[in-house]
Amino acid sequence: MESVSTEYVKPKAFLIGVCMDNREYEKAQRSLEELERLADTAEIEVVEKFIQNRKAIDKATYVGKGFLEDIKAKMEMADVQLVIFDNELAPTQARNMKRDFEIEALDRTEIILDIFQMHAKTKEAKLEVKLAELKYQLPRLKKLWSHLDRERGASGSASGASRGMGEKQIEVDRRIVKDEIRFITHELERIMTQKITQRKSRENAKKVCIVGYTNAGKSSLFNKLTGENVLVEDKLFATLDSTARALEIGRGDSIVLSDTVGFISNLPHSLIASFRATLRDVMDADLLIHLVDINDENCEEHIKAVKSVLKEIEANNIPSQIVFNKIDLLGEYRVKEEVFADVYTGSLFISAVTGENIDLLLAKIDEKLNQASRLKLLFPFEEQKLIANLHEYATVISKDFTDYGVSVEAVVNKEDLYKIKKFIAGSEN
Ligand SMILES: Nc1nc2c(ncn2[C@@H]2O[C@H](COP(=O)(O)OP(=O)(O)OP(=O)(O)O)[C@@H](O)[C@H]2O)c(=O)[nH]1
Ligand SMILES: [Mg+2]
Repeated sequence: MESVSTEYVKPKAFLIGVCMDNREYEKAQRSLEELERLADTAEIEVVEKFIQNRKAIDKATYVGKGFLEDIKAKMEMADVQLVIFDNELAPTQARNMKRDFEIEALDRTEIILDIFQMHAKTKEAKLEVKLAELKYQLPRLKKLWSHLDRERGASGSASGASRGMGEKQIEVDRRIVKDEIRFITHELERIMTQKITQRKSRENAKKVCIVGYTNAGKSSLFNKLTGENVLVEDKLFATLDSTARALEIGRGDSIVLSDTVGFISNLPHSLIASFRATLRDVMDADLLIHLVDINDENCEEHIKAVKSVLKEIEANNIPSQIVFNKIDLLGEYRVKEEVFADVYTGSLFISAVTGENIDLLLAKIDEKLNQASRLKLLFPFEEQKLIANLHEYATVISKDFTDYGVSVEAVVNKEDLYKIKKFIAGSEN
């Protein structure tokens, strides 16, 4: 008897990047590597990557006809079912490739949307993904991954309407799509109003939000600071929903810390716009912790990409603190820390896994929120009582007994400064 394997076979794909300026070749290469990680997260096997040099984009088929014929032959040889473009394709371009070359073409945005759909858990996130998908025009989303259809069907999510369509090409009535967009937008507004009401009850607490490129370690840091157990994965876009928890810092002040969706380069505008409810925590924050994976060789580009998304959601004027993470992996490259400390003045270097320098981060949060000052203090030995009481109004970072007295580094609230003023030996701000 023939046995039917239930094991999921990953679709195979070629990745294609286009380079229009030779000076940008390396950038195109790095972007394609990131696309490979995205494809991997979307459970697609990448067989080969191609970069095509072109002077201009072909309106009809994005890349040239000769190139596509060549790709089609290679696809047949390697048993590859689809190609994924690193750039956003116009719907007609994907259609023409299918019609004229029998090439199934997806683009970066579709892969991101697919990952989002796999990872969205709360009603809010699911609605947001659905909204983004509709805006991107549902008809051009190809349901190639039957296992995803199964998973989605089983989870019974709010976006069930799009499920189980398999590979059927659907003629979508634009009016229906528009109605659905209107309905979801309304639903999201309702959720947002609810959230605002909930938020009012904790209005006094300052809000701190961890932002950063996807996979920077935001959820790991959130867990470390709150003792929570938010999903941490070495995958892109593990987190799609924002989670907030109260946390005590400094001298018993309560803050609300939130973990949120990661950013990535070339995020389509429609996607950012659809995630307004989730990004609300970012927009409402008193302080942003901008977390960066220091080991990623593209981390400086990531910083720029994050800043550009922050600008897009008008959160670029919120005070922020750059924090480099994963220093435990630096090994002998710890010199990178010194280099970055010079370039990004005032930045911190931590490990969310080992907990190294987390105390400095907490003190920094306290300092930034309370307009406090980080000071170097030198107390004569006879001021034991003052030193012992210091904890009541300052966060002590270090304490050393020297030949000249007790040297203390502490973050002190502006209004308490007068108590220790005469012992100030130096300040960082
Ligand atoms: N060695 C080391 N690994 C870390 C550290 N922080 C996070 N990681 C790892 O980095 C990966 C991503 O961590 P997450 O916390 O899920 O990252 P994230 O920023 O929340 O990612 P998204 O939600 O996908 O945007 C996981 O494999 C973590 O274990 C760190 O300080 N040191
Ligand atoms: Mg996360």
